[in-house]
Amino acid sequence: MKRKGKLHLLELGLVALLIITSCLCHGNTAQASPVSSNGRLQVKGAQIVNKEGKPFVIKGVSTHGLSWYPQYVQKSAFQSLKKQGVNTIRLALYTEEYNGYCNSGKENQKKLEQLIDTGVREATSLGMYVIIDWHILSDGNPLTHKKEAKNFFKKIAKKYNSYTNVLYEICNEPNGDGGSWKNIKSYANAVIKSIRSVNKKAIIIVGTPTWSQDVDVAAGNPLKGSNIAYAFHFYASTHKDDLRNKLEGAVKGGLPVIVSEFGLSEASGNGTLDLKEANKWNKLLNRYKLGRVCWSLSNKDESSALLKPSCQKTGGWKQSDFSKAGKWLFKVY
Ligand code: IDC
Repeated sequence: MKRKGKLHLLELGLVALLIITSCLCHGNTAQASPVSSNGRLQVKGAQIVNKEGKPFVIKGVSTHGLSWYPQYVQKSAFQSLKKQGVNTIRLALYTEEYNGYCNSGKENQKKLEQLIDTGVREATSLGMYVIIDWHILSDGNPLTHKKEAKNFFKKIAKKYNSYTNVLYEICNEPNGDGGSWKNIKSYANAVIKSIRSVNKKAIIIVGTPTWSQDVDVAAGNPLKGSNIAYAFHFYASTHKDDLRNKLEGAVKGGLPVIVSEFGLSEASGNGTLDLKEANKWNKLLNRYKLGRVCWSLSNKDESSALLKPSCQKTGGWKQSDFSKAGKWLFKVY
């Protein structure tokens, strides 16, 4: 009797082991995703970390303007990007340019909000992170649309309060005299207050002066509060060593930075690509485990676009569908 009992226990143990291994394997293949493995991202010192406090590197792709290229905001596009190593989608909601959120009327606002909702839901179903980007550009002073921004962010922060994968970028690229750090701070304090009144934890990315290049200025006088990161943007064909030094100085000084937009082209979004400079940038970003998001997911006939102008597909892309920029990006991701 005794021997039989022992055998029984051994058998039970084996079955349990089999079940556990099968669950684990399944988890690692069919179900593991960036979000299921890393959970809610947080800011810890100068680093973006996962739920366990380990560094997490955002590898993102930004849409072009949502009003220009809505066709890429859907599952098959995001799924194809995920297969290329992309873990984050940035949804670029222009405030003023071409059917922008702030100057195109209520109907269009609704349409844009629906598009954002589709983007957030599809990214979530794939276990990807998603950045909702309030894309100021020609309106260089973020205070210009402060009221709209406060309402917008309060509304969506409430809507996505239970989502652990949504990040808020509150002013893409302040620029010009109105885009001073003083104005950005005043804007950011108001918008952050709106977001935090409904959502305590999501990471909020704040743009910096001179098209989100002056992270040194932000580092000298940062905002108060937790889970706040600062935007740094570069275009490899225009921006070189002096900007790399600026970024490195700020990060070394302890500023949490996310490269929430970059391109390999000139700052115009077009012109020659500089892959040599892009490789230098990539090395620097890797050295400090900095998050980065590439501009842009479109087939526009401009060199920063990640798809060839001839590519009409909105997902399921092959290597031959990617532009020179796209090929470089997905190789390094
Ligand atoms: C550019 C697009 C271009 C579009 C233009 C609108 O590539 O097709 O016509 O915006 O003004 C940025 C901005 C981003 C720019 C991009 C390239 O955040 O909106 O996109 N860029 O110029 N900052 C630096 C470069």
